[in-house]
Amino acid sequence: MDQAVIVFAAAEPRTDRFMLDRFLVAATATAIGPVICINKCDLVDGEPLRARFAVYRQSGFRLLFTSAATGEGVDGLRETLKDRRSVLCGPSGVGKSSLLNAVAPGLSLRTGEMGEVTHKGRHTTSSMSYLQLPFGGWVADTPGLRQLGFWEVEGEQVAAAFPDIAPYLGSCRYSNCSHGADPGCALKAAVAAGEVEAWRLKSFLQMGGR
Ligand SMILES: Nc1nc2c(ncn2[C@@H]2O[C@H](COP(=O)(O)OP(=O)(O)OP(=O)(O)O)[C@@H](O)[C@H]2O)c(=O)[nH]1
Ligand SMILES: [Mg+2]
Ligand SMILES: [Zn+2]
Repeated sequence: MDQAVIVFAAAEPRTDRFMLDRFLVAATATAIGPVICINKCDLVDGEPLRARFAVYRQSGFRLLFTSAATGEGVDGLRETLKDRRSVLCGPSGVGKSSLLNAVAPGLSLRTGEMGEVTHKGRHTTSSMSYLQLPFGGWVADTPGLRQLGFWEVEGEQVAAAFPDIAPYLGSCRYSNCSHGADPGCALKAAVAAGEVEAWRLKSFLQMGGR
């Protein structure tokens, strides 16, 4: 696999950014280049949506905004997939199969019925399938994952998915700083100074980042 296109939705279901961060750690830990794709952009206002995800672009990740419903961003996704071997992953019901149908209508993948999606999703795609793209390349459509567990990731590997936090590591007063209540914590100082978003630090620590 050359790249993992991590698909989440702007709404229905709204993106849990902590879960998105877990996918990013999984992708960077396995050395598969991640591309973040936020689908269902037709359901929300564009500006607050882009602000909510700005940290990812600022951190250097590739970030696409798409709508399989209106076709917004679909050309960009097609370019991203062209001549590569990609895996589309993400929660159920975010529109992974719908996006592949939009980039290559001949695929005719089964998608969830409109209006039937719940916050839990319904797992319309039930097994992984490799598909050849008519414009070049291969893509794996996968069933949505409800959660992502991985426990073999080292603190340093977590840091690789947090380029916004990584520059501050090693600058705390104590080398064994918990980045919690210890005095002189460089990460907490960066949050206080508005240089790092508080939820990103929380996400980093939740996954065992050090
Ligand atoms: N409004 C809107 N609805 C969309 C969009 N993309 C997909 N949907 C709808 O979302 C539902 C789920 O789409 P799927 O493509 O089946 O989602 P999936 O990610 O493949 O789901 P699983 O196969 O269960 O993992 C369907 O009802 C789609 O019609 C979009 O861009 N906008
Ligand atoms: Mg599907
Ligand atoms: Zn610290």
